[in-house]
Amino acid sequence: MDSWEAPDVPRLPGAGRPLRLYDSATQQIRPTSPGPEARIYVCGITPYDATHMGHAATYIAFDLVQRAWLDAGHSVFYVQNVTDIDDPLLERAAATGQDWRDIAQRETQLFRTDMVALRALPPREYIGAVESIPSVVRCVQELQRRGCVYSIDGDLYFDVSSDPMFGEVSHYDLEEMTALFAERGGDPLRSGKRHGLDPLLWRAARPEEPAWDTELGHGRPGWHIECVAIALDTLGMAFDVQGGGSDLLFPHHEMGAAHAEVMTGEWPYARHYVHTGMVGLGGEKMSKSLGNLVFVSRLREEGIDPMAIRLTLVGHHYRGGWEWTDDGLAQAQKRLALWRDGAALASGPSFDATLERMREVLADDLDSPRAVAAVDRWVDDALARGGRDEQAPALMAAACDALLGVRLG
Ligand code: 5CA
Ligand code: ZN
Repeated sequence: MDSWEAPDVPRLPGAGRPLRLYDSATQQIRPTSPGPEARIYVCGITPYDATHMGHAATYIAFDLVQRAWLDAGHSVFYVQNVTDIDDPLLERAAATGQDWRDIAQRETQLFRTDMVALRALPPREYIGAVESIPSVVRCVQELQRRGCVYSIDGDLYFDVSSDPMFGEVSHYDLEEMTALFAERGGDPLRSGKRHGLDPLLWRAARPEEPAWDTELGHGRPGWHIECVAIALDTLGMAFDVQGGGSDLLFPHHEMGAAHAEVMTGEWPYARHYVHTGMVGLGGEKMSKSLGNLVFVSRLREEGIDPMAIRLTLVGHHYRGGWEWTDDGLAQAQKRLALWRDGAALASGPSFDATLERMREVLADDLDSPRAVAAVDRWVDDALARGGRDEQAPALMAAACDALLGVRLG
């Protein structure tokens, strides 16, 4: 699939620090240790509706990860999928009388324009589930060779007991896993399963459902194997970060690790599993199924500056869940105006220490609220007292652009 247009990222003097991130698997903040090229896979959208603030917050968090790596001198190999065939798309198609392919194409294109507006770095590989079917088939065949696949009426299941490390990513107990599995697309109660948690690798064709003819039969891919096939084709094992919202911790990322590790006989699938907190609205998780949504595209249509949206997002720590409010957006709009005033000054106090502070706090598990606070302090000082450093306002603008993705010019 086509990715989207890349924003430019100014180079800053000096270099950023090694990035440390909270890893769900080891349940601690650990240094990332990428090679010259950092490798990151971020789970993409299921394109049956427009991008809401929860999605945006998640993608912007992983954008900050990449900006920290770039600033520390790495190049980045970024991969993202699009789940362009799955139950929610078919349900939306049935409910609205549209073709599921048209919905997927339209919403994916809207997502691209939202990401461009928010200055999110584009993935180098942007890959749809449909186009990765041949690769999914090869993965399932490899799992079959290793004896960990069984069939119920043509539906192919992965035997979780074939993975001795199962549970390593989420650390949930059986009861929690079963509840989450049922809530998030799984079928723990289906009769004939060896283990209730065994996930679907391949779904045999049902009447009226799209299906593809493959060596696995007539059907369509399961969800977790889709991401594994795409990640292993592009990044290979032991890539640096597997990213997504906390609702993907289980089953999606647990199953992904299990599939990949059993399939390759190697460990680990990812070196860090990084999860963002859920953004809510009116006391509930913002979700397409609940319908309590604020869309990026809607705000853009209303004339809201995308940089104010981005500043609202980076004003919250990526791991703490938070509520989207009009007031939060209004505060970010005020802050953006002040930052622009600061950037437009002919001179100001030196920005060097503030830049180092931004790098320090961002390297510390991506503490963007503290980076924002550091910029606030410089701006307050510059506007109240001025300064003689003629480079400082431009350096401040470049730092906000490169590290936070907030362009002031
Ligand atoms: N296509 C799959 C991943 S392979 C999927 O989960 N798609 S999604 O459209 O439902 O979600 C896209 C991303 O947004 C996921 O990382 C998900 O965890 C994240 N997300 C969804 N709702 C929220 C929310 N309210 N707050 C923060 N992140 C969210
Ligand atoms: Zn995924």
